[in-house]
Amino acid sequence: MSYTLHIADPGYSSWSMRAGLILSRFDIPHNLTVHRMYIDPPLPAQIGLPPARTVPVLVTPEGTAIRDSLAIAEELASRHPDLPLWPSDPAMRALARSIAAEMHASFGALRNRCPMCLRVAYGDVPVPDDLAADLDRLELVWSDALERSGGPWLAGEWSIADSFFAPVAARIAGYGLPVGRTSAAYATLHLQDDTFNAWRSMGLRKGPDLHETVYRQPYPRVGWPNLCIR
Ligand SMILES: N[C@@H](CCC(=O)N[C@@H](CS)C(=O)NCC(=O)O)C(=O)O
Repeated sequence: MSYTLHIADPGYSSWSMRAGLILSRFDIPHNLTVHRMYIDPPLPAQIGLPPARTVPVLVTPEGTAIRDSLAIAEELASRHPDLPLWPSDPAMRALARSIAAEMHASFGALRNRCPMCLRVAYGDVPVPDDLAADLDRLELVWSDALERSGGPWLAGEWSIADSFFAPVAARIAGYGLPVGRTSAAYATLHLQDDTFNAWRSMGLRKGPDLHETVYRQPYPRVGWPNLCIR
């Protein structure tokens, strides 16, 4: 018996990516059910697990459906105490939880202005004040975490916290966002990571080119990744 993770369009669904990376990274047996956004029947009907209406949804081996990426991460951590989904060190665990929660609840400008797209990269992307503020905040939060943990990942070894920031690394690389040296180095770690790249490969293959339709951007396309150190 294994888990089933419901996701959508892996090249674009950043919340799906978080849960998918956690399961893959820790070799937790699971099947993926891939849905599509922006078609009929709508996502909730495709998922078929009311009242779930967004992805990811994780169905446990006993049949419980867990909604929301943070709830999925926490439940997996509780169910697999033998695996370091959160760091075992209490200080590092508290740090990892803090930054994952901040990512879950904040960075609205980055999310809204730069929807994740693993298929193409853009150049000459404008950086209005709200987006610049999010990038500054990332530099601060990542620098602080890496200084406390000693790296290479935010809380030492790769943890749930890094799964939450993997889509951010993809946004930085996909939109050529001007970031500080620490952010660029941390984003590069994701871009060179096998689990990240396995997910990106799936994202390149599965589903339609949403960047030609709903996620179309008015910026020139450039080679992936477009990392830009300010
Ligand atoms: N807080 C939720 C957000 C999930 C979410 O918004 N997922 C998007 C896909 S990336 C979705 O299902 N969008 C479809 C919709 O909102 O109808 C989580 O962490 O899982």
